Amino acid sequence: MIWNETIECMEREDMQKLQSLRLKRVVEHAYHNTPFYRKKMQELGITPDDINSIDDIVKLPFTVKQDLRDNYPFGLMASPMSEIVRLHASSGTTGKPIVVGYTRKDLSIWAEVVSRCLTAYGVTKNDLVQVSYGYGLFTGGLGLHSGVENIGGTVIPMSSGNTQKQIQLMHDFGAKALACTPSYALYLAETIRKSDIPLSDFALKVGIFGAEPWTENMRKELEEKLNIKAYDIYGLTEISGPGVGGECECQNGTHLWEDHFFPEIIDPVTLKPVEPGQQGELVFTTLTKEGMPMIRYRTRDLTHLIYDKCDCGRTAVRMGRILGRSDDMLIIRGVNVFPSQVESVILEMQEFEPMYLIVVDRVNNTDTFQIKVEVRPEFYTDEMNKMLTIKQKITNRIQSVIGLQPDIKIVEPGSIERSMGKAKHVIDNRKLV
Ligand code: DLL
Repeated sequence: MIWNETIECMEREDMQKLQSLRLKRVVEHAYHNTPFYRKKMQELGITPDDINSIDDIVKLPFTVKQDLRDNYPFGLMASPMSEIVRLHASSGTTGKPIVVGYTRKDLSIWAEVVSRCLTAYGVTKNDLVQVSYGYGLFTGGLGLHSGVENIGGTVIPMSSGNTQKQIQLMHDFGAKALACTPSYALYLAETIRKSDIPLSDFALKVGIFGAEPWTENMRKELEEKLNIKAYDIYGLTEISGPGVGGECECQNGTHLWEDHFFPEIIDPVTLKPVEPGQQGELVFTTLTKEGMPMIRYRTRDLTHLIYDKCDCGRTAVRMGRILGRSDDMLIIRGVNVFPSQVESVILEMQEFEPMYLIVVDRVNNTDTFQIKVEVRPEFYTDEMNKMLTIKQKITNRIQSVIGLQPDIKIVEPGSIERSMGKAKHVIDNRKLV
C-alpha cells in the first residue's frame, strides 16, 4: 500500500519540476524573513532571483548546527511567533540546545510524511501502534503519534521507560506495531523473554526503529527475537523529526520524502557534491517548511543515495544505511572506527549478546581500545580455555574488519547498561584530558 502514490511514484522529471518550484519559494521566504539567511546569501552575492531550478541549490550557503546554537532560541524562525504552534528541541552532548518551531502547516506535512512511512510498513487504520519513543522536546514520540492519528490508526502513547508496563500493555492491547529505538527494542525483547508471557501471545508484527544508527545484523536479531519485520525510520529535529524517510516492504534502502526534504550528498572536506551513488555527508534543504526553513543543512550523517526505482514501485530516492555521524567516528591510533562496525561483528557472533560498550583512553601517549561484551549464558563457562577461545575469535574478527586490535573484556550477562532511548556505545576518556 502506498499513502500518496502521486508523489511517492512520481517520474523524476516531474519531481524535479516540483522541487524547483518549491526551492524558489522557500529561498524567497527565508531571505525575506530571516536576517541570518539574508546575510549569508548577501555575503555570497546571491539573491532569490539567482535560484530558478533545483540545480541552482549548489549556489546556496550551507547551514550547520552551530548556526542554530548561535541563533538560540528563535533567531532562525521565518514565521512570526504567533504562527508557531509547537516547539521541539534537541540537546546533543555539548552546548546550548537547538530549538525548532513549527507552524500548523509544518505539523500537517510532518504527519503526512510519517503517514507515508507507516503505510509503507503495512500499518493501517485498523492497527494499534505503541509509540515508545520519548514524548516531550524530543521529536520521536509526538512525531510518530501524529502520523498514527493521521492514518486513522490507534496510538498507544507510552513514551519510553517503565519496561514491564510496556510489555503488559503491548500484550493486553494487541499492538501490531512498536515504535522505539532499536536498542530499546532489544531491551524489550530481553524483558519479554524473561517474563511469563510467551512471545506467541503478542500481536506484534512491525517494528519502527530509528533515531540511532543500526546495522543489518541488528535487524536480523530484532526480527528473530520479536518475530516481526523491522523497518527503518529516519529523521532529525532540525528538518522536522522522524519521517524524513522510511523503508518500504523491500527493506532495501530508506525512501526520503524528497518533495519536502531535498537531499544532497557532499564530500565533507571539499563540500562539493560527490559522484552519484558515492558515500558522503547528507545535506537537506526543507522545500516547504514555513516556521524554520533549513537551507543546505549539514546533517553530519554519512550515507549514499540510490536513484533507481525501487521494486515497491516508489521512485522516491533511497538512502543507504547510515554508517554513523562524522562526529561519532573515533580515531584510535590513527584508524577510523565507527561503532556500527563493532556492532556488526558482535551481532554476527552467536556467542555474544547484542550489547557492547567501547571504552577509549590514552595511556603513555598511546590510545587504548577496549570493547566490553556480554557472553550469552549458554556460552558462559568456568573453563578458562573455552572463554579464551571465544575471546580470541572476536578479537581476530574485529581486527580483520577494523584493522585494529581491540582489548576485549568479557563481562557478565546483563551488566552493560540497557538503554530506553538512544544507546550510548562509546566512552571516550581521552576528551577529558
Ligand atoms: O532522532 C528523530 C527521530 C526520532 C528519528 C525517532 C527516528 C525515530 P535527533 O534527536 O535530532 O532526531 O537525532 C537525529 O539521529 O542526524 C542521525 O544521526 C540519527 N538517526 C536518526 N534516525 C536514524 C536512523 C531524531 N534511522 C540524528 N538511522 C540523525 C541512523 C539515525 N541514524
